[in-house]
Amino acid sequence: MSIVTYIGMGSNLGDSKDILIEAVKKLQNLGIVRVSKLYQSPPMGPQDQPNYFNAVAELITDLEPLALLDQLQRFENESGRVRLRRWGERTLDLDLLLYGQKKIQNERLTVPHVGIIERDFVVIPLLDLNPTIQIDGQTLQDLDLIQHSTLTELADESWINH
Ligand code: PH2
Ligand code: MG
Ligand code: MG
Repeated sequence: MSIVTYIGMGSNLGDSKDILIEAVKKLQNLGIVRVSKLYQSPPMGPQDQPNYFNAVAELITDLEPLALLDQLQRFENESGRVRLRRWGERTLDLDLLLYGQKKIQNERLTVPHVGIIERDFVVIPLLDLNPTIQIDGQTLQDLDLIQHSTLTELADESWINH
């Protein structure tokens, strides 16, 4: 059965835009994909690291959650994933944010993703894809952090075609 999932994408090492475009092409092998606008975002966590490129992909897929997670981790590794420290710089980060309405808690996976509604670099691209989206009954449109966003819009939804 097809499930609507949302994948958070981030990169702040290497050719981040190209790395994210490659990641979207791989996601397209797993189902039907739409992407948010492309943003630049100051780092959350250690401040002595480059700004991030961030976006969110909507993926409609038949994969079960852990099978999807396996694929996301494979794509991270194939991008030559470098991850130097917690909250630190990385070539590619693919986070399973939402899997339909499902709540998942196990040693490999927490869905909805931890901190999802506190991070402007997740909330704002999610709203690009789905303006009426709710998480745990909370309408994202109403969140304060949208008014105080630190994101810079780099490109509209056609960024994957360049
Ligand atoms: N990801 C992190 C740590 N800090 N900061 C921004 N702006 N964007 C990210 O995607 C991000 C981060 C670890 O996954
Ligand atoms: Mg992350
Ligand atoms: Mg991650």
